[in-house]
Amino acid sequence: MDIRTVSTQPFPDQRPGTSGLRKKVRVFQQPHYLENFVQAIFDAIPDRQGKTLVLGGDGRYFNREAIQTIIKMAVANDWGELLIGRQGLFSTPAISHVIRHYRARGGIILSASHNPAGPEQDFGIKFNGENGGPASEALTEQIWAGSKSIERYLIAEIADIDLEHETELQLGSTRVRIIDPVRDYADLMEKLFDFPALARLLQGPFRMRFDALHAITGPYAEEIFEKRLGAPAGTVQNATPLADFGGGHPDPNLVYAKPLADLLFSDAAPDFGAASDGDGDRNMILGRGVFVTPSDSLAVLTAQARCIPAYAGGLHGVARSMPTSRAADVVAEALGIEHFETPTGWKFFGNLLDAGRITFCGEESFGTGSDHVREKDGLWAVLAWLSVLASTGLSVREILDQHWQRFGRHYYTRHDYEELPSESAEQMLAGLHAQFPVLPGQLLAGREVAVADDFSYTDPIDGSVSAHQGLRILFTDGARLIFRLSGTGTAGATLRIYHEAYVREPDQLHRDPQRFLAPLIQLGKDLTRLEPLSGRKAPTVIT
Ligand code: G16
Repeated sequence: MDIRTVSTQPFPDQRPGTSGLRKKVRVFQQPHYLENFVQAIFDAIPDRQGKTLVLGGDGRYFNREAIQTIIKMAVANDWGELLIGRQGLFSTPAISHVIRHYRARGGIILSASHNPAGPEQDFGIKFNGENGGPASEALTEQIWAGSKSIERYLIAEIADIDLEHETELQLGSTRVRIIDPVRDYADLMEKLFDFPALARLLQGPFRMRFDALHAITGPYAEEIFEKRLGAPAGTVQNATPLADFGGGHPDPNLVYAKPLADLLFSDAAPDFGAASDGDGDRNMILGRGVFVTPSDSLAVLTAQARCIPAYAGGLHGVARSMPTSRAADVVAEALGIEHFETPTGWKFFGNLLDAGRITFCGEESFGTGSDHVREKDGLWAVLAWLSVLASTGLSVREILDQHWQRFGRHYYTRHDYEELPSESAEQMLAGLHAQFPVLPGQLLAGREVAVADDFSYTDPIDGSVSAHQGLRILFTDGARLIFRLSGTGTAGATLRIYHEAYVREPDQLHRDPQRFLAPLIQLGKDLTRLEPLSGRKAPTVIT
């Protein structure tokens, strides 16, 4: 077999964001663009020779072409074995599990997560390490550095391989195995959860609807809910993964999963509704007439962990990303377990999970997970909620009400201003930051400012420091106002403003969050001079 060394030049825009490199498909289709980044990944793994690499993606447009290129490059770069999901598919949590299960050196995930797919839309690539989790900050920096000085890449001169069937073949010194992308993951879920109890729930009068949004979780959800747990056919909707996700935006929130949300708020509502995203790591939880914020979801699951066999013995600790509400902290304190606040990005949970300091973790961006893998896991969260419902016999609304009565409620909303010109977004944050020295002690929107800072995180395990992770205004009554730019967008800048207020009074627990938080929402706009600087009157997305 011929191995070709191709001369190339660096692209200046290959710095990975919050979760790998995400760009428009057209950018990835430029000659050498994908190859450069893949070679930069391989060069950053000098011990790869003879080791196993897992490969798969969420099936979006360009997935198949990219996989064929990566196979040829992996063969040329001395990988010992490639484990590839049939048809080039794997959900993100499934690939995390497969890396761990087969003791692989790592995996390449092809996905732009919840971003839309298609020739004019988004594609992405990221590397996960041998713990199954996203590359650390240090490795990410190394990959980026490599991409800036790259001069050549290696590729084997071989034909495309057939990914349609489970099979094994030898390409030079690399063994290639095409495996079922669902089975190992579904087996793991069966070990963690009490499937007989869940089957009794789903085969009884209880009704649920899971919306796979024509993305990767369809086959996983059908296997788990309909085949293994015996839920009625049709429980999983939009189950066939499509290269353009059916033209939709596979982000499980009230805006992009609107048909599901409308159903749950209608007279015909089932007891439980859930959705996942493009690559299967996010989740949205709904009850009849009620939406569970991701921050509350983490707190509820932490409080109710005894309902799930794998966690009935207790949790080591819990972590949340900084912009996620502090609801889980309150539960952790009541349970007497550790809690941690990390920057946005699942990679920051990795060390805490590996060190056994935390069992559960979650983010406001619809991510919830545990130490069973090193990615957030949409279907895991759905099974965890079903376990709570099966074990307590309560409805989602009753679970939430009881939770707030016991722990208080963290009202929470995130407002996104998408596709802002990068300069005006930077200007807003710089202008805000300049006010920080004089804010403490001031009364703003009826609340006293305790702290105004730029969040910096020191990893408790390896001591590494990640600075500039978001601007925070913390109030003496526990309210918070947080500002940061998204690290996952592909066009312009997305400003995210996170609003949170904490109440314990029983008569305050059932207000409309947008109204309850209105003074903080206005304050966030005023402090950033959002309207004068951007011309925007309202956010593009509210979650
Ligand atoms: C990724 C990361 C998450 C992060 C989210 C939003 O999720 O894995 O940790 O919370 O992006 O990040 P940002 O606010 O920077 O856009 P996913 O599901 O897109 O891979």
